[in-house]
Amino acid sequence: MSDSRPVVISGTGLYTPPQAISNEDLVDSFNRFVQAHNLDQGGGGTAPAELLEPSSVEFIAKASGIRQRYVVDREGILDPNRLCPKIPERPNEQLSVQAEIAVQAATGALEQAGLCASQIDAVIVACSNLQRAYPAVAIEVQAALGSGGFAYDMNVACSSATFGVQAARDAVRSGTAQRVLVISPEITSGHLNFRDRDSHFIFGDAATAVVVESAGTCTAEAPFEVLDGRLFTEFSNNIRNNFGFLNRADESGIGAADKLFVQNGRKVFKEVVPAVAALIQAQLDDLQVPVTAIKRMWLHQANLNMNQLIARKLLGREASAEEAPVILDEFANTSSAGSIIAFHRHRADFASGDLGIICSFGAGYSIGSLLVRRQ
Ligand code: CO8
Repeated sequence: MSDSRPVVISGTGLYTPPQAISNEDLVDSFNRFVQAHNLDQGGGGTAPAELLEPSSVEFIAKASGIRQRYVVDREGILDPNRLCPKIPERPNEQLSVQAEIAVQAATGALEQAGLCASQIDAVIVACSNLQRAYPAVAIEVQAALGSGGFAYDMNVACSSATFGVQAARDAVRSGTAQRVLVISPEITSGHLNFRDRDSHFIFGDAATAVVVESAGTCTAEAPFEVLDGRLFTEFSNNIRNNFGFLNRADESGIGAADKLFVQNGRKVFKEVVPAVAALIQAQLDDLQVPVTAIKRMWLHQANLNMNQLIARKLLGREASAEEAPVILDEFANTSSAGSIIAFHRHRADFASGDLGIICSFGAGYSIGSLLVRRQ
């Protein structure tokens, strides 16, 4: 696995919104909304009543492992008459909210890498949803940081960060860029339907950043070489969001539930778990790395049961918390940021030569798996 142009992750950063919502708070406001809706349905109209079921704290913890989530705006989400974050629009002259949290995460990553922003010559903003069509949020971040080179946005849903790191690695190897920032500012609360009992608890907000550069230029204390990257996609409608600029061309669909996150969670679980385990296994087989040589798997943080099953399929036994660390209990699913938060938080104990896998998966379907080695 020796590489003539080795590329490393030299730093990571994390922005955590200051406000959190517990399962108890979320369920309480959802159930107030349900109560009001159901009372309204009994109002004596001629249409048949469409009664809603309440949510449950116990169900959420058991089905997902999530206990709380951080959000950009707690008040709007918890208002039972609104159930949506309230994030005032900003004038064009002001840094947009998504660029702002991206810059915060990037600042931490640069510090860890021992770099200043002017040494970065490519910025990739890789996440599930951009707050506008253009100009690219990445170019706004590039300007705010004072970085050079070029910048672009990309979206592979929950796999955006691993796909972004692989794109950055390719850019460094080919000489298109020297040092790349891959940033995942995920404001998932903006596209989550807090009126949907099946999914209102799933997501949280956060931003992560990763510095990718040549091993030759890296001066960071504890870089991780990216030894291999595997990317996989297969079309599926089981996780979908139909929001887009053509919505206004058909007024009948405006405001419909499919313009926010919609999923068939059971199918996603059943189809994605074996695909992820098979992709990682094939990657390790190709590289002739036994799974026993992998010290840690920083998996996408969507669902605790899902991660335990993936790890069990690979290891042939239960994984320990050290082998497959969990952050979704605290953050919920932060889409593409999840596996990077796990990597950011849980790698300080790695010694030189230790191997790990960063793997994300989600809508598309998409799976991205990076084999990394502490230098
Ligand atoms: N409270 C109480 N009961 C509930 C609730 C609730 N909130 N929700 C559902 N139930 C009930 C159901 O009605 C059902 O009842 P019954 O058995 O009587 O029919 C029962 O609980 C079981 O329901 P499910 O079968 O749906 O429950 P599961 O055990 O499958 O758990 C999960 C649901 C947690 C959603 C699970 O299926 C899961 O996590 N699946 C995988 C999800 C996943 O990984 N998705 C990937 C999404 S990531 C991505 O790529 C998104 C990118 C875009 C980000 C967008 C951000 C907004």
